[in-house]
Amino acid sequence: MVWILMLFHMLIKYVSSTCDVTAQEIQADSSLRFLTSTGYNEGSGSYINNMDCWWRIDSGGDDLKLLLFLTRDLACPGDKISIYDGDSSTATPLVSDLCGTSATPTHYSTTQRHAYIRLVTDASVSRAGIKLEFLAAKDYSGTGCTGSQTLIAGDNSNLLSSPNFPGLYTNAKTCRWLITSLVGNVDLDIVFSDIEDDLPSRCDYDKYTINDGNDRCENNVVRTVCSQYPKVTPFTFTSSGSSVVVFFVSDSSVNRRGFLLKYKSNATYTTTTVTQTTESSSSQATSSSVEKSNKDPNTCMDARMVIGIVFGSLVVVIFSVIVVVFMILRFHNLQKTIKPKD
Ligand SMILES: [Ca+2]
Ligand SMILES: [Ca+2]
Repeated sequence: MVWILMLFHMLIKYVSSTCDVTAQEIQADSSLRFLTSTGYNEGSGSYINNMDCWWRIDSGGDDLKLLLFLTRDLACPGDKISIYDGDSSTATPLVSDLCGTSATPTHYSTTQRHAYIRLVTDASVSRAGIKLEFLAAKDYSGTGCTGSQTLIAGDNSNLLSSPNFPGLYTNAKTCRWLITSLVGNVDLDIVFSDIEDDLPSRCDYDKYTINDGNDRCENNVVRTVCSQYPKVTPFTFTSSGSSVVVFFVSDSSVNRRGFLLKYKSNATYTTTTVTQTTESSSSQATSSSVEKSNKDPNTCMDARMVIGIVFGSLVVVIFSVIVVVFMILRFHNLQKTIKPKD
């Protein structure tokens, strides 16, 4: 009888085994972090059978929500994941008993500081598992969309986001932020971007630019981002002077999550060569079939252009003076020629 009870106990323990992960209570912050199911191996591994696994993510503050991106490869119908908008499985689910495979990450946002995730697998057939990326988020856009806003970069990192982050930004937004360091350069990192894109390198739906300097000019753009998550590669930039301009524009339809940037003062001045690059989609947009345009009319004159204009104007003036003098002399000579002799 004892052996039967022990066998039964072992069987129950085996069937309800929890997942073999290092941490189930997870603290989120403004960096994009991730967790995976055991054996995920960047999507090429496989999970174990009979797993009952949970994670609880805390944003770290009541004013912070969680932005989640789920990539999944789960065998249906026995293996499934649920995500709850709260700190336990009694909270409202953001998604319930989801299985199958997602080619691209699916995003979810909580309405409060916690997310509770539960992954259950059955006794047979395993696939790669799940990868869940997450960050703590709120709207750090300030007044940059109602008028140009100046932000002072300090020794510690501050955050700047698109309006309504981590929710969707709205149509027809034009936002501009000037980030200034009082003691040196500005260090700026792209943490996260999810912008409506279009054909590669065109960026004429929604976009944001990072400009090296006090103004937003065509010749000081160091980065233009118009790509959908997760196509943005990490980007870190140090301004050549004391300021950076971030400019965001959205068109009249299709909105996404926007962006989150991190900035701080770099007390040591450095010299940076400005090179213009574009981060854009590698595929055509499927969400917008209407040809749209959001031209950026802002251009700035650089020193060479100013010198060219001044020099050109000077040449025109000198040439005009020579022509006028020549005409006067000609007229004077003509008068002398036709003057009747006394
Ligand atoms: Ca299974
Ligand atoms: Ca749009």
